[in-house]
Amino acid sequence: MAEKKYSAEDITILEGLDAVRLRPGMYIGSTGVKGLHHILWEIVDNAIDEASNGYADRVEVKLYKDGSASVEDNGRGIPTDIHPKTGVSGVEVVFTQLHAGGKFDEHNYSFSGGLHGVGASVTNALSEWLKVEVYRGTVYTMSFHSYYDEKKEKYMSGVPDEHLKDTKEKTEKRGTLVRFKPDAAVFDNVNFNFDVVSKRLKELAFLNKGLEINLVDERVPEDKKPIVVNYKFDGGLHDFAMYLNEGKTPLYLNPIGYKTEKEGILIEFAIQHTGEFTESLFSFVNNIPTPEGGFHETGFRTGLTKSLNDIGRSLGMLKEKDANLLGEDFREGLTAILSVKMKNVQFEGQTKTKLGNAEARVPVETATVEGINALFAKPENKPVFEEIIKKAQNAARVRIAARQAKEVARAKNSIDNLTLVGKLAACTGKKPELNELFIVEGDSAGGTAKQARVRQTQAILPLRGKPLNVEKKRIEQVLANEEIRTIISALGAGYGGDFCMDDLKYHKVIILSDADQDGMHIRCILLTFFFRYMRELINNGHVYIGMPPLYKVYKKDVVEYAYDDTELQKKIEIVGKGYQIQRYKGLGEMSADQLWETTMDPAHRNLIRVNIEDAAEAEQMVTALMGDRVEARKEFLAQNANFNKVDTFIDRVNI
Ligand code: TTJ
Repeated sequence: MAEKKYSAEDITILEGLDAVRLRPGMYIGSTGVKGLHHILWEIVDNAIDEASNGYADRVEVKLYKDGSASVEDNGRGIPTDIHPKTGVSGVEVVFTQLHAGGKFDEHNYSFSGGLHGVGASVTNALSEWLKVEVYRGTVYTMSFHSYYDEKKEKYMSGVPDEHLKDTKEKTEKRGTLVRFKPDAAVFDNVNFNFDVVSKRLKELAFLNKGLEINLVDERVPEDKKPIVVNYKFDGGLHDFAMYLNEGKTPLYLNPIGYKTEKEGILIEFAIQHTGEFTESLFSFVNNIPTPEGGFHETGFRTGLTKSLNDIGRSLGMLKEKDANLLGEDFREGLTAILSVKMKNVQFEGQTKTKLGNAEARVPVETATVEGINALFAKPENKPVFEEIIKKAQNAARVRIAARQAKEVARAKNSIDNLTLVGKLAACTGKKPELNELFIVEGDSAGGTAKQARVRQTQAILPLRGKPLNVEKKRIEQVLANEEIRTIISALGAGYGGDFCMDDLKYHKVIILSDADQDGMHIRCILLTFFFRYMRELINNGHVYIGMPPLYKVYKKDVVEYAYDDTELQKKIEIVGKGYQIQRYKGLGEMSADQLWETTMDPAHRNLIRVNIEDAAEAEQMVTALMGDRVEARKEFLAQNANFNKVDTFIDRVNI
């Protein structure tokens, strides 16, 4: 087809079927294999419609050697009487007027109109010939054909050979038979594909419970019998789900399903979960597959998620404190068929297979919730729902774990890129085994420590405020904390499962906090963090607690420091008469010289090496102290006034 612009104006100028032949793509999408089958579906749809309205229970499709195809139903037959507005028979209208499909029967549900709603006349327009027989006591016949008119120099499309004729031949049959031969002048290929046809007919049989659909392929060698397949599913969508789940392991023996009408929309679904992990939702609108989804699918998914969460709670499987499971959790391993029938459908999307009618969403959601609840109300289905919830909970666990792993990977990246300028005062030396990282409580003490340090081997990382309590948080929250990220970054060895001792930049990690309750808390939090996310660091003896003195005892040029009350007495004796005592309330009270001398100078300082030998026991201790039990923690802190006695809160500490 030449790429010519086609306007609304052109449509009005071109009359009836000639327009179809001139621009087949406009009506059937293409003149390829899809288009060829499309004109068959237009006819099949009419017969299926008659059946789904309850007037026919059998449809037969035949493929003939001459390239033609026929469709027959045992319904009421296309109206044979004269149509008042046009003055010709109903049959003639159906096959010669565009969009005539379903117009006769306003009272019934009539959702026909085929894939693009173009109707049987399009099939006629694109056929070399088309013949109709209507069985209504007697046999009515009518035929059409297309030909090139030499005089007019154009194709004449679907022209009636004569008006509908009552042959007066008596018949017991009821129904309609339409046979047509796709025009080779229109289609690239005029061979109907058996697999395509049989697959679609089978699908239609599933979608229309109890309807018998036969396919006869006569295109076989002379000596062979025609191929005959017969589809009839009394279970409808239930059988469809079973069929789709063949070869999979179902979670419960029988699919469950529901059918209702909401706001003029017929809604039907069936579901069955399997051991698979992917979701297979097959949705249909007026028997037409909608692989691109649309509003009906949205409503269905929402309804499913809502109702299944409610059921999970009413079964007590989801606790009050638990978050709702996500739709994707409930859909893991789900095979579902959703079939919706409604008027005035609007197809959208790349392949025009997405339902664009927004008004379908709420009724489908309501029907889904109602249906799932009705199914749950049946006692025999309780185990089914227990299985569904269980599977979804499992999916949620996997989902959360996977997301965490991703977050961790992402966070690690961002940590690697984190600029620590101004925070970490790194050391100049490049030998990790000699290097020390002081994590210092507070900016002011941090500043003092920066002045006091030996630049080559000592790095200072001041901690502003309290790093968060890692015990109570999930990894994402822990990593969102800047203090924690800074520590991870400074140490350079990763964390959690990725922690790598070989990358450790400092072999001594020294926590320096005040000898008061806040300081103890910070120390607790940091130790818990290391315990949780860098356990090897503790196990290998790299974590230390720096011990600032509590007292300074001095006289003229004699100075002694005491780290606890017992020591204070000794130091008083050493300094002798006329001594003075200064009690340090915090690190910030010391000068850089004093901090160096008492706490940072390797020759004089007191360090406690934190060594957790029994990890399990220690974890319990940490959990009790740092976990949810706020009361227990407060009590503990209140009772342990000597904050320098670390071994009272961490099991087995070697000094
Ligand atoms: C319409 O309302 C009055 C009773 O008949 C209704 C009707 O159109 N029925 C009907 C149409 N049954 N079968 C068809 C039909 C079947 C085939 C194979 C092809 C076409 C175009 C229509």
